[in-house]
Order: sequence, then C-alpha cells, then structure tokens
Amino acid sequence: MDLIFEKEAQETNSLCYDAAFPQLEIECMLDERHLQHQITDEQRNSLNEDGYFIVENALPLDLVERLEERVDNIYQDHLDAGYDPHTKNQLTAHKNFFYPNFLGRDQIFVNILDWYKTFPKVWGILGWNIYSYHSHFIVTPPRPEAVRGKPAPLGWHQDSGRVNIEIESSPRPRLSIKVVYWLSDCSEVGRGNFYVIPGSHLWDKLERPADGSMPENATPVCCKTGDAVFFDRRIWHARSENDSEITRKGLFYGYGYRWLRSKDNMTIPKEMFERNDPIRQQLLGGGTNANGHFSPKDADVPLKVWLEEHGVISK
Ligand SMILES: O=C(O)CCC(=O)C(=O)O
Repeated sequence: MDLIFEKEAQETNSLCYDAAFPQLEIECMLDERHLQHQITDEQRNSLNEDGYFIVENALPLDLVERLEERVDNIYQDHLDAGYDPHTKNQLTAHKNFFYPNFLGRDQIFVNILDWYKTFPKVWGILGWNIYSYHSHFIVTPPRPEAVRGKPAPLGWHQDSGRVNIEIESSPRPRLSIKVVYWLSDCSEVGRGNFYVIPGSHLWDKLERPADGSMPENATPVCCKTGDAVFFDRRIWHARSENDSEITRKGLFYGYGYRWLRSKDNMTIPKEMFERNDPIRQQLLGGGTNANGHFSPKDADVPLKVWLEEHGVISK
C-alpha cells in the first residue's frame, strides 16, 4: 500500500478511492470499529450449541446495492451466454446459479473479507491462522409456475466433501466456517431460504426421511437484506426452493485454517492482490512459504501481529 493511500485510509476510516484506479474502491484496513464488533458470549454459545448465529444489519443497504449490481452483472453475462461453467450445463432463467471463486472478480468483494461487523467474529471463532479457503455467491430465481409449491427433497450436507469421510474423529472437527450475506430479503419462508438443523454440527450422519420430506427440526433461516449468518461447516444444511417472486441472492465467504487446502482456484489478479493490505493478503492466501501455513512466522500472519498490537491477544 502506498504511503499517501495508507495515511488517507487511517484518517478517513471509510471507502478510499485510488487516483490511479478510479474504479477500484478499496475499503480501509482493520481499525477501531473492528474492536467494537468482536464475538459476544451469546453468539459463541449459539455457534457451539446450535451451529450457527445471525448478525442482523451486517451490511448497510447502500453497500448491498453495490454488491448486488456486481453480482447481477456476472449473472447476466452467464445468462446471456446460456452456460453455467460450474455445472457445465445450460443456464436458463429459472436455474439456480452457483458461482465459486468470485473474490477476484471485483475489489468490492475483497473488501467484505475483513468487514468490521463480521470479521472480528471470524477471528474470535477460528483465531488468527486463517484465510478464505472458499467463496461463492448463489443466485436462486423463483421456480417456474408449473412446479411452484411442489415438494422437492433438499440437498442436505455438511461442507468439505471428503474431509467428512477421511477424518477419523467424532464429532468431526470444525476446521472452517462460512459467513453468508443476504443481498435479498429472505425474511419469509418460501424464498429459497437457507435451512439448517440446529445442533446437527455434532452429528456424523443425518437420518433423512425416505419420502424426501424434511428431517426433524429442519429450520428455515429467515433473514432480512443485509443480515449475515455464520455457520459451522459441520451443520447439516441445505438450500430450499424459491416459490416467491423475489430472486434470492447470497454471498458466501468461507474461512478456514491456513493449513487447509483451498477449495477455489483462488484466481486473484496479481495487481489486485498487491494493492490490498497485508492482512487482506493473508486472507487471500498469502504467506512467505509453504511451511508457514503450518508453523507461521509473524510475516505469514499479519492478522496475529495486529491482534497483539491492539491487545486482543497477548504476545
Ligand atoms: O444456498 C444455500 O442456501 C446453501 C448453500 C450451501 O449449501 C453451502 O454454502 O454449502
């Protein structure tokens, strides 16, 4: 970060515009606001007991609007091309659109990685040897009229694929969490809500009713636009069908330990990587060498240094 920009960032604590890259908005680095939004006992208890918690109004609506515009543009490009590169299938207006590895598509997505109302809770859960191992956004349009209201079995799962089969311990270890920011209003059931089974993060298996109906205690997570949900990767969760008139949109940020391999291709343009501050670079997968993912030195984990300097953890 150049000195003028750094000084400006410290002075304004707000969005910074770089004169050389006028379209590149770089949100300022960690500051006092982060210290005010650390995880509460109630949130920690909810995560430990239920496997998730909600942070209301995590993002202001003007920021949601700008994020949504970027998501809409990427989605529209794919709709125009009629192709979904993730499923390698045709993309049509009613299909769910899952778009991984989106951070490098726009600086504004990177800005949310260390968002002051949420990121302190991430370090409060996982500690400082972390990065964003996986990110995706999902656009879930309303179902076609012909199938509206028809029950469809949900895709219940725990995150992390083979980890759940190959790791020996029971219950499985947490390893990572996700934070999803809702860009659309999911405050009523039937809007493609995210479903969870509270407490199921400690289960190795899920008993699914044979008729495809909801498992016991399946709970829709109802959130307003701008709310965020933190969830443990182990909680059994699923997307539901959207039988409303509102296209559901969510930005999912996964955080895990730096020794956990990334699930995304992590195609962050070099120039974008270099223009972000060291803590962002850590979150984007930076580090000095491979061993530093397991036995980090301070240069690998500027987040740790910042937390020490601000009295959040002791040296
Ligand atoms: O789209 C949803 O509600 C669920 C997303 C999901 O399953 C995931 O992020 O692992």
